[in-house]
Amino acid sequence: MFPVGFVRFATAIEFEWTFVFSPRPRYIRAHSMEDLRYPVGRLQRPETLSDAQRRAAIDVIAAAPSNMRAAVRGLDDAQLDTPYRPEGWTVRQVVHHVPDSHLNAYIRFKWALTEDCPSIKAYDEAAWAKLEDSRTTPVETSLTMLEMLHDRWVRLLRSLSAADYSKKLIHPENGPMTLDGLLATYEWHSRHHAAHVVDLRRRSGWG
Ligand code: NI
Repeated sequence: MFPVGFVRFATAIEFEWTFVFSPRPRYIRAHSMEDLRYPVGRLQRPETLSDAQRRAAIDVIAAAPSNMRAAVRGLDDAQLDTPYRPEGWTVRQVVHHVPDSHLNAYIRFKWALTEDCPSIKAYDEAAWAKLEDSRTTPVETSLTMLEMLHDRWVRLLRSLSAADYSKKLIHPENGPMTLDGLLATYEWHSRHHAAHVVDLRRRSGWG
């Protein structure tokens, strides 16, 4: 066995090595990956919203198509086909994902408004993003699609009462959700994906 003094020395060296070289870089890496993936923070989904919160959330959803259009303005094909983070979707896949997601959201609202607590269908967003149309379609198609879709969706959202927003659906993974919870989800989702593109532009110096 080693004398006690050597063990103390070895432990001290190991501690110092760990302290100096390991925790801080690991923290920085973990922190920045979280920031890259969740640039506006993770989703907080409240069960209910106040009237003012609801109006603000609808305004964000109403502005989402023009915000996404501004986020990709002037990007060329090589830039659009750049992943927004390591292992992440390309900008093009992000742009096509948003109407994929919001079409599902629009239909979920309609189901909850016209049926009694319906069970909805989840979809595999990662698999949808790998399909040919998500990888190669010009982004203009989805920007226009988002404008048209949000025009209908926002008209619907602005017409609903507080009682409507308390209506529920059953999500296969999240369980029962109110329409307030769904509204908060898509308000966050609208900001989340536009920020992926805006952040990439900033980090890449694309202007
Ligand atoms: Ni998404």
